[in-house]
Amino acid sequence: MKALIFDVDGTLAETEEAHRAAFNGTFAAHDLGWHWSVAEYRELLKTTGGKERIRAFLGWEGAQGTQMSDDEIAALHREKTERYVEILKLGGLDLRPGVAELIEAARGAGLRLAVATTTSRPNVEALTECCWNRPAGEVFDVIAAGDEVARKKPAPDVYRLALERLGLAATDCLAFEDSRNGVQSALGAGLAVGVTPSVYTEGDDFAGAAWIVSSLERANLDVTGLNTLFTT
Ligand code: XBP
Ligand code: MG
Repeated sequence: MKALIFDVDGTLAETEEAHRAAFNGTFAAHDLGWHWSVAEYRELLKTTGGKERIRAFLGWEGAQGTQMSDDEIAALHREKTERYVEILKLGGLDLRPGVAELIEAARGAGLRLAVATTTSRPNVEALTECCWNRPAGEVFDVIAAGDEVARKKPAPDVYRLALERLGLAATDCLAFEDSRNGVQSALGAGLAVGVTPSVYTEGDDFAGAAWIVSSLERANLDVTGLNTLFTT
């Protein structure tokens, strides 16, 4: 194994409540009369990507027949991203248990580290600043983001882009995911994928995953083979 490739939302940290707050704050600022509840957001998360999620919601009753052009959706989503970054700057969002330790151990073992995410680069930066106090480029060697590829997860594009930037074959890497869409994306790129279900994805069907553990804490890593990365 030469590299680990991580999904961001739900895998590195439980970020979706911050995303939901950013969406709802943006909708309120525009007097849209929309508010996504936890239950609605669980359903909406089946559509990956914020812009795509807003587009999907326009077909719902709660959107009250609102019509929007792609440009209007993109402008609304830009504002949502700004709000998300501001929320993360407030601090208080932690990495999921075991993530920091595994990443440090992988570094120590000489593995390369990458991100393959549906979200956009500014949100990855905000997360690494919030959780590592470092820019994303200092934590990860490669970052492949949703706004850089034609098709978002479950399409394999973003994992293929990460592999291309790593200059490695899929068989040399392991992907980490929390959702069915993410697992499908990684499998489509030929990767083995391990899963840590998150609060919004625990009921997903993870067919095809190499293993499923509740978190990346050391005590759970025996079945994953990742324990060999730790020297102490
Ligand atoms: C996460 C997503 C993202 C975030 C919001 O999927 O679907 O859309 O919810 O991000 P994954 P943006 O963890 O599988 O990558 O609003 O920036 O698109
Ligand atoms: Mg995810």
